Amino acid sequence: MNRAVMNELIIDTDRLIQELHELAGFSVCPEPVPAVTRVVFSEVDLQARSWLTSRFDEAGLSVKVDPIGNTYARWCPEGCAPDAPAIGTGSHIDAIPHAGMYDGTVGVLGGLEAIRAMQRAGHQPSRPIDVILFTSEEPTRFGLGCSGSRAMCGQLTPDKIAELKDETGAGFDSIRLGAGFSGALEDVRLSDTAYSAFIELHIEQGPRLEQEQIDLAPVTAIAAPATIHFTVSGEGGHAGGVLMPDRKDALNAAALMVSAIEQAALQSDSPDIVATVGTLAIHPGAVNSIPSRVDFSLDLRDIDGANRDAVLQTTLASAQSIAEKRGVELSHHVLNSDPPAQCDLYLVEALSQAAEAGGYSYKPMISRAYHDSLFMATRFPTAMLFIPCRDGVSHRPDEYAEPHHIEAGVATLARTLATLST
Ligand code: HGY
Ligand code: MN
Ligand code: MN
Repeated sequence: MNRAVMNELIIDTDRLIQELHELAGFSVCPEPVPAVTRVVFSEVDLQARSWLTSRFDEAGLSVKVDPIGNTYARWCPEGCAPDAPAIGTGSHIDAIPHAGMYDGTVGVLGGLEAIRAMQRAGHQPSRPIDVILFTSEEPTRFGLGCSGSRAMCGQLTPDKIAELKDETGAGFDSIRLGAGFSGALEDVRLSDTAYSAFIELHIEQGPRLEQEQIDLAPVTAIAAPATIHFTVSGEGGHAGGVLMPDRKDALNAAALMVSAIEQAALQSDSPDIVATVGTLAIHPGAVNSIPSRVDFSLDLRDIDGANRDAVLQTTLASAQSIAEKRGVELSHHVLNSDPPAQCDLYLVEALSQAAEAGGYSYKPMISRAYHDSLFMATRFPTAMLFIPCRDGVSHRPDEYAEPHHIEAGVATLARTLATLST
């Protein structure tokens, strides 16, 4: 490790914060709400990608975009072996409706600033260093989270990509082509030797680091998400003409099922199980019409995949029993049920040493949110580095990360990337 380079790794925090605010401006939320909404392949997403590509160009990185919008910004200066397995970093810039401005973006712009800091310090990487912008990390538009990294890692095949549709019924493939991304879906999958290591910098999206006043957390494992769609079908009818005993009200049945889901999670022995019903749609949705159909989604996670699956079975049994008692039909579809990821211990140690060298406090932690690293870890040695976020808040407009925490994360990332690419 070149001591002189390490001592010269200075982060331009003011510029990075300025860029985070500029990136936040690409949003469909009306000003002056500080919220960000940037759904994949939307106009503001494409504008944000174009703005980011200009930042990559300014840094002298070569930019490659794959057929579904995963974007690779590569630094491989004189003396770097262009065909060697690269060191990757990066995250996502798509944002769920009314979200904050740090989820994902800290990893993309932080990765760029880490490279710029290494350039300023005179680092000579022996192998390429990539900042990756993963397409469609959030499930907002197509229902499936991390579709970009799943496809890169071979966990979402071209035929499965083609099955993904948005709420208008438009298919993923036609939308990505319409957004200007071309090429065969088969070309999205990365080769086995694409990366020798991948590290994602991200806000914790939880309260632990702030509560314990710790600067950084090398992540040791990433929770396993499962997404299940439920449809409850009753009879519906006139709000005045159908007496209570004669009803087969889909919404009342669904409400009991949603409550049963919460009970199944609360009664589980696992402290890490989390169950969320985040969407629920009523048909026909008229004030004077008994709901005939209800569609709702369940986001179920645990670090222990077996426990998550046990809670899912309990949930399905309870929901079916409620359906029978209420005389309604229940169907469900498991959209995804992913195993948890264990991070690479060598990279966790490298991040810990870099934090130590930078004089930052740190403690290893598990990730309760999922990330593109969950899928990168299925193919390449992978780890994450968390920084605190205020009150642990995320996926809300008041999401916030302190500049000095962002600086600590980027400095530690830069030091680690420099070490790995020496
Ligand atoms: O839902 C998640 O864990 C991530 O923020 N998409
Ligand atoms: Mn998110
Ligand atoms: Mn994220």
